[in-house]
Amino acid sequence: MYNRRKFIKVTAAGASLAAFSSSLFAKAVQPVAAAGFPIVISTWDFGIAANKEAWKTLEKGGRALDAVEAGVKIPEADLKNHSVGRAGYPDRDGHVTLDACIMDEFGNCGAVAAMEYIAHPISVARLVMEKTPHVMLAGEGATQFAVEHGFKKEKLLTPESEKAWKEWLKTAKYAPVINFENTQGMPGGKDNHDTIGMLAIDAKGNISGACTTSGMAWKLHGRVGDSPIIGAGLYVDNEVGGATSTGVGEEVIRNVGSFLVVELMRQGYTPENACKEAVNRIIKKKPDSIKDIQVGFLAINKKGEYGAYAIQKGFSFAVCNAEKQDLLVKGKSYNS
Ligand code: SD4
Repeated sequence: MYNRRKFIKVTAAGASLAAFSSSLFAKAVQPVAAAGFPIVISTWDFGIAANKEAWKTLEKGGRALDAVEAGVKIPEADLKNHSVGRAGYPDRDGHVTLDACIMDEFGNCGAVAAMEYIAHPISVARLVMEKTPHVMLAGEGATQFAVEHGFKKEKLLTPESEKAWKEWLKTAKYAPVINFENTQGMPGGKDNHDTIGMLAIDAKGNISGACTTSGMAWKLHGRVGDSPIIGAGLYVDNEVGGATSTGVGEEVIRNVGSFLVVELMRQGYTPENACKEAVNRIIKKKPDSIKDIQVGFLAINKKGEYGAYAIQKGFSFAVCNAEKQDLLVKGKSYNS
């Protein structure tokens, strides 16, 4: 197990061996200790459980790509989570349609959009990346592809989600509302979040990311948010870092948010300042967004430094590395 004690032992071993000028071994162990990885971070409080799962791969020296896929499958399977995966709230016609994407250290990426009947969209996104010449499959084609690759086709609408949707229909006049998820419960509370975006750096220093959601509750049938769009909901550049987003996807798409965050880090911004600048762009173009639209960015750089920034308060993110296993950080925000 790559626990704290072992981490310190490894670092100490590296230091003493270096003192005896056995430089080869010291070089092999020290970059890991000094650089702040392996590490995994993800959006919201449900990221704690997801990170724990991802950590099982990272602590064994596994690949960041495998870690992020395994990690986000936890909220995808959680029947209490109504904004990601199988128990996600449906669109206004009662269809649960899921969006997800994944990106690895080589710049390979895969995505599914508006996919129905398959509980783990992140794994289908990975298969699109690995088994096809394409980047994204949408709708029925995505479901068909998943079934052809052995995924179970099943009804995803849970009785609880169906009940909530029918309640909504009574008063909603069939009109989609943005940001419904972020109006539920306390800001930052268990009902007040939407997407899981996860970024990991493995022991070799390679970065991967994953992003998955059921999207905006009661959306128009066929609506696709930022989460499956490379550059919007997720972007990874193994030379620089990675970024992911949560909140009202339309605003993130308009500003190609996650790509922007990574490019700002390339220019020398810290992860937090890069996220802040991306949030400021959204606000500058649409000053009204500060009233009630929530958008949050989360980023990590090549050194394993991380940061986040959101429009509204209540945004949180989870961090897991050798020292901290279930840290929840309150993200800074424009409306603090
Ligand atoms: C999306 N970012 O689809 C996701 C999550 C969400 O309200 O539902 N936002 O836009």
